[in-house]
Amino acid sequence: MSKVLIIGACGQIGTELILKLRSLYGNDNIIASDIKEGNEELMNSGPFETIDATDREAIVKAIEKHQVKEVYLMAAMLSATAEKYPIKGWDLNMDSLLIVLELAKDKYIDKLYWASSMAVFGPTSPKDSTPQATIMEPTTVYGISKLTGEHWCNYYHNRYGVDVRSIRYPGIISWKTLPGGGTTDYAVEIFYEAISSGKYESFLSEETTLPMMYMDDAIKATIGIMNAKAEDIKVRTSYNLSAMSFSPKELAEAIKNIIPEFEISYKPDSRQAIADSWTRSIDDSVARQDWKWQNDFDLNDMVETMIKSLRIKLSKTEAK
Ligand code: VAH
Repeated sequence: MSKVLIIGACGQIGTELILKLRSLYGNDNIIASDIKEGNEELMNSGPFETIDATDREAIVKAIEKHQVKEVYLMAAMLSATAEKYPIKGWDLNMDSLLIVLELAKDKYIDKLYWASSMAVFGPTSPKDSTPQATIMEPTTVYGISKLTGEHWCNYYHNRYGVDVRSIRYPGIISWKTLPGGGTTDYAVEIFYEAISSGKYESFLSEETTLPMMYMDDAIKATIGIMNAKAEDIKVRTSYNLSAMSFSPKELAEAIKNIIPEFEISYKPDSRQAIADSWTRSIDDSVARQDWKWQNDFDLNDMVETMIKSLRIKLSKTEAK
């Protein structure tokens, strides 16, 4: 088993990716790293290194110390935060990627995963069933950085033979770790409020339909693309991925099927413009064809699992 380093392990996806990889391949083979420590479960389950994703020397030191052969780069500044700090967002998202691409080129590691996003699509992209290859003119710093990164991945693969693989994540919904600074975060916050207060004020308007996915499917896809045969990975920019699309209104209706008294209101903020620039649904048939991707959770499966799991989590928090 090659040892794996996750950079950005304490984020929303990174936290659950670490735990899943450790359960599959053994705790000591999966090294977590982030600029700050993570939750108790992550920190107590295996090795951790404090690493700034833009610190090349720290990354090289961890690779050599643990004899790492695969890296997952999950660290990024997400859409809403990157609009507040454009240059910091660009620097983090780009510098971190170019460091690990160079390390792969120089054979420090054999295989690399890099998280892209549906944010690479913009207002001129087809809004429904957005194809794998289409017009891509993102209007957010996050989307610009992710689109640029995809082309760097493709360049390093074609020029240097780097085995880098990537997925364009939709909005990800999970209960273990809160998301940070995203435009799709409403779809996580709403569950906490539905359970704790019974009402939620959405920062996106009721008809804002966006591509979404339950965390377990995102983790399944991430590990699935990394375990696929190199010859099956025909797209070396990044793969479209999807499971469902819904609006805040549709999500609220699904929550009301379990919590009938739940009430939603709408007060769009600056994140509405970001969401309006994105697409409503994504065609991920190329991923389904190339490396046999398929999702397990639809909207009702996700809502049922989120409410059931969060009720347990929040009751334990209250008990403390
Ligand atoms: C965000 N959750 O909202 C992230 C994601 C496609 C959205 O990349 O910025």
